[in-house]
Amino acid sequence: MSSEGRRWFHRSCPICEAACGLRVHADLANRKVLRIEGDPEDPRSAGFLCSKSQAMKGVYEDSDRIKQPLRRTANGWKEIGWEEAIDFAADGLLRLQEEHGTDTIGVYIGNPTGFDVGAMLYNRLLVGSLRSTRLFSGATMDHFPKLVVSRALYGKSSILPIPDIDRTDYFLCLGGNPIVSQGSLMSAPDVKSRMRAIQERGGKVVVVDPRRTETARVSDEHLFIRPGSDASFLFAMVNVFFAEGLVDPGRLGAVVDGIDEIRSLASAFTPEAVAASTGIDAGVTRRIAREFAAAERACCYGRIGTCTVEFGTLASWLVDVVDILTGNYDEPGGMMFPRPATGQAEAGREAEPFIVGRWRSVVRDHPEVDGQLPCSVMAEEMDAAGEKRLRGFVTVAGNPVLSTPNGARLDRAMAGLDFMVAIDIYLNETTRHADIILPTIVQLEHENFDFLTSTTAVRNFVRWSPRVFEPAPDGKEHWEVMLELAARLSGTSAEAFEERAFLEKVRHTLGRSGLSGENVEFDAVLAKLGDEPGPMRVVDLMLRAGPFGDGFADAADGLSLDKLRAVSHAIDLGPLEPRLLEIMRAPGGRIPLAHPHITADVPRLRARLDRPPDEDSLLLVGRRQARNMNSWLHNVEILARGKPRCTLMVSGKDAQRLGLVDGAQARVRSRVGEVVAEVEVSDDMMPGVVSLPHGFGHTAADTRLTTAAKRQPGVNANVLTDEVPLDAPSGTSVANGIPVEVCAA
Ligand SMILES: Nc1nc2c(c(=O)[nH]1)N[C@H]1C(S)=C(S)[C@@H](COP(=O)(O)OP(=O)(O)OC[C@H]3O[C@@H](n4cnc5c(=O)[nH]c(N)nc54)[C@H](O)[C@@H]3O)O[C@H]1N2
Ligand SMILES: Nc1nc2c(c(=O)[nH]1)N[C@H]1C(S)=C(S)[C@@H](COP(=O)(O)OP(=O)(O)OC[C@H]3O[C@@H](n4cnc5c(=O)[nH]c(N)nc54)[C@H](O)[C@@H]3O)O[C@H]1N2
Ligand code: SF4
Ligand SMILES: [Mo]
Repeated sequence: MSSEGRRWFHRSCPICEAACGLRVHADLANRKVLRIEGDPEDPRSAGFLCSKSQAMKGVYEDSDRIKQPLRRTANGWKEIGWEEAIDFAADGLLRLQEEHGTDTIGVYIGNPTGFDVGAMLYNRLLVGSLRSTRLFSGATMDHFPKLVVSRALYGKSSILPIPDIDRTDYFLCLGGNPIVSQGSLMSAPDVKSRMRAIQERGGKVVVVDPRRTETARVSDEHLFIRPGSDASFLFAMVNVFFAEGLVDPGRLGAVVDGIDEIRSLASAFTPEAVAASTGIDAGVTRRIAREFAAAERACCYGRIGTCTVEFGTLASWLVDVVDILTGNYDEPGGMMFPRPATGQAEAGREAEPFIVGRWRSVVRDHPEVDGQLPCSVMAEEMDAAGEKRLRGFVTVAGNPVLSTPNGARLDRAMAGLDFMVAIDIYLNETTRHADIILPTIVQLEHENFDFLTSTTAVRNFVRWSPRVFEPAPDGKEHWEVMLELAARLSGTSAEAFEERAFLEKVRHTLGRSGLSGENVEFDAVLAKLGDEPGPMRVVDLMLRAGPFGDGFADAADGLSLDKLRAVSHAIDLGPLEPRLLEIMRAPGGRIPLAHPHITADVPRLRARLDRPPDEDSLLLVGRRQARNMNSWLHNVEILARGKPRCTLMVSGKDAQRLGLVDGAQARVRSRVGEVVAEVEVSDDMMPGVVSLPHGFGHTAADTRLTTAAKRQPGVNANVLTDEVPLDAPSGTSVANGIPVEVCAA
């Protein structure tokens, strides 16, 4: 074999938000990945990578991966051609819609779509063509409260604050474990070094978590907190700010309304009043509040543990309130707003007032929020909505049977659907219910652009990644599958549909004031963008018309796709800069900090203070692990190796009380389900709290996940997740703080 067939490619890792720069050594002739390593020249990650970096190779080479559309038949799965597959999928969906209305189809969008620019840009077309109001996604099991808070306060859900971790002196991290998750709503390769740097410059890292996590271990101070009580803890900090004259919103003070209302809402939440709820001593809460307010630059940051909890919106909001009241919002070293080169985060039209409930779920009458219904209602909408039930369903890169509440019920409900389409690359716990599975080619086979991660980056950057291998002759990218299905559902051709969508996008993008596409000619722009369909010309459009763009003047300094393609690394676009006032869309240009949609939930939280937790009760939380990515990398041999890791972590105190022994099996029961898992006794757990990771439960017989089933079957933590309690203002599921009973099995 000649060495000419071997080449190095520079690519960003598409697995998690860090988007590290990697070097991929490939044998093109034999379509083999020889090596994947960190790229020392990458300005963002400087050679850093984690073990999941090997996933691109593992998934590409996985013989279980689906490469041809699969249709269910009486004799099992049958590979079919694309034309037949798209026809079959569209016909099945349209037939149900003709008979039972458009809302009889539901759609669930999963996490990996966020790491594929084609999926990000074409999602809209598919969802639009389905014309259903029953839209679900993993977001209502994730960061949805943050989206709701941003929609209410700043007029747009995507205006998300990101910690300026490289310049802060005080990092208060609640319910996140960035050393393992590698940061979320914080795209920051090698978080560990960044945290160490805070300490080296004399700053402090404080972690608030019911488990002494890997992040807590390298912090300066760790506080155990009872699951679900962060809103009370944060309110107590706010209470101290007011009581001790520490409120100083600085520049933002001029546009923030509602500070007095917050003072009065916080008055009941003294550190003493919340201590029984949170498990945190009042003196400690008071000290943390003082330290935070005194720090030159501080950021209060919350992730999964402050979102997927009963008071997720209040906690997520109070994270912002703490930052805003202490002048740490939209300022260096505090929480800031990235500026992606593709222009997703620029000034725009003032928002309509925030209302919810433009439509509602059938069974529970839950309002739509920001266009979505809670994923917690999916199963009941399938199995309990009578004539209005969901009869058809589409999943796009999602595995809700393992990722969303009451997985066992959803599993049964999906089995009862009349028709289901899955756009996915594995035959897994969810897609086994499909009538047709439409696979997409994987990252090494297509170009990519860091579209979503540039909206959460701790420094502005832009990056294009090349294709490494030619795709299989009839392999399709995510966007192609979405486009073809969307076109077929709309009774038009993919070409015509693409053209219409593209022209609309050009029209929408040009002429935005203050950006480089403001004064350019429509036809000249079209000529420059060329006629190659797909997401990359849209990226070119957005880049060239965007804040760092060349304005379609080829000789200009600004960015274009051609220029990015010529550099093999990420391009650093500098530190985050204050810009909230420029980009926010809130009506009247004022921030309604005490927005009624959010504060309406305060009485419910207050009532909770009078009901301190029972000594013997147990609450279940989740945890991420270094070699998992939600449910879908357990089939990659080198990531699945090692001891079974789906263990129930229990504190020594609880283990003794309950007669549980390390390594033995325990039965865990919640209102909705029961699992048996191996016990791991650990004094990293707060007494009264047990922890089980999600994404496992690879035990169904009719899947094709050979390695996962053999190496890391585990149990489905979401069998225990109750679909009924929700974070009221957002409809986010309660995946953390689930009441459970545990006994030896
Ligand atoms: N209990 C509990 N539950 C949780 C969480 C928790 O903390 N605790 N976390 C929640 C969070 S934050 C999230 S984001 C969700 C994730 O929830 P989901 O997005 O539903 O689940 P994933 O496990 O990410 O599933 C990814 C799916 O995409 C497929 N896939 C992977 N790559 C590709 C590709 O290139 N193309 C296509 N077409 N398909 C692909 C995989 O085969 C898999 O079926 O889980 C949530 N569930
Ligand atoms: N290796 C790996 N990395 C990942 C993923 C993965 O599956 N594996 N998933 C990715 C995805 S989709 C996401 S969204 C991110 C999530 O990123 P993170 O939120 O950083 O990750 P988690 O491990 O879920 O951290 C949640 C923490 O909240 C704590 N917790 C639970 N309940 C509470 C509570 O009530 N209060 C407080 N203060 N803490 C609580 C848990 O003990 C846990 O340590 O990670 C991403 N990165
Ligand atoms: S931290 Fe995330 S982006 Fe970086 S190598 Fe690991 S999985 Fe890939
Ligand atoms: Mo997530």
